[in-house]
Amino acid sequence: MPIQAVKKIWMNGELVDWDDAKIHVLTHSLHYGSGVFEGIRCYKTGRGPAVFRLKEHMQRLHDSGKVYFMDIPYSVDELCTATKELIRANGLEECYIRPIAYRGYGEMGLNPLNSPIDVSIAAWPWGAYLGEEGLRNGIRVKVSSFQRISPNILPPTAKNTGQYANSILAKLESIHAGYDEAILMDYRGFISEGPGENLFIVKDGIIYTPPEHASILKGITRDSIIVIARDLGYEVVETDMTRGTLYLADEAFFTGTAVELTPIREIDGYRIGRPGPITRKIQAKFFEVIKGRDERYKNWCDFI
Ligand code: PPE
Repeated sequence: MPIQAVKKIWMNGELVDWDDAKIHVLTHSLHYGSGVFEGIRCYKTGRGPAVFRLKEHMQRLHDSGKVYFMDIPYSVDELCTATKELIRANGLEECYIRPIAYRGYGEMGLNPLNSPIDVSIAAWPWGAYLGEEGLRNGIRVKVSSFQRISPNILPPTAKNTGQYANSILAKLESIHAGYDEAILMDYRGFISEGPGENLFIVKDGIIYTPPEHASILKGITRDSIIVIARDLGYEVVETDMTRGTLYLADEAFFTGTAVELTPIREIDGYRIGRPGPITRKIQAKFFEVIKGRDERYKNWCDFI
């Protein structure tokens, strides 16, 4: 989806003009995928813009850095403050936020430890990740022939830039096969997640989602949806699932910061159908929550 340019980008502590936010071609991370990043959304609420679960995202950025021995030179609080400053400077009401900490220019070679750690945060207006139509009526997905990275290959729990080569291959395969998105299986053959989304299904009124050991990224939206669904009175079970379980699901949906809650209407030609009642109810509540309209979840909204 095209990036809509705004005025400023935060780079290493300063707000620089959008067109000047440049890096050297010998940046370590460009060659070796040695960066860690986040995706966060800010929504328009009755009390002005609010960033959804900002602190948790910045904490995960730090945690991802830790996996790669990157000591990010800005604290979680400093990154939160910088994000809000950036949103204000750009006059944004609703936006997607992309913080990244990366090994910069300095040395070449696989030992990253002598390259500097640069940090930047960008924000721009970003609509529905898989289209408005998909958000409303559901998307078509394909179980990928590419396996999701496993814990002893690249820790799926870290949001490292290089790890997304796996997601890109799965995404490309699904596009070339005429689908909107992919679902990857883990190294054991159980269902894991999408290239940039967590997965949920509904069967006989119960909600199921793959557990942490199924090589997923522990999504912050996934966590929010589990809490919201349980508060709505649904049973949510984290369990291993097979491909057959997916094909026989009553309802299915993806969750993630970018994708928000997007229903799935078909998997590998098996019809799931229009978004079902449980999907619609949780999606509606989720949109209320992120837009700051439910007092119960106000602590998830970081007002600018
Ligand atoms: N799994 C993966 C692999 C993933 O990348 C994401 C986020 C999720 C699950 C959901 O996590 P959370 O956002 O915390 O609920 N993917 C980000 C990047 C997407 C992109 O295309 O870039 C996102 O949604 O911002």
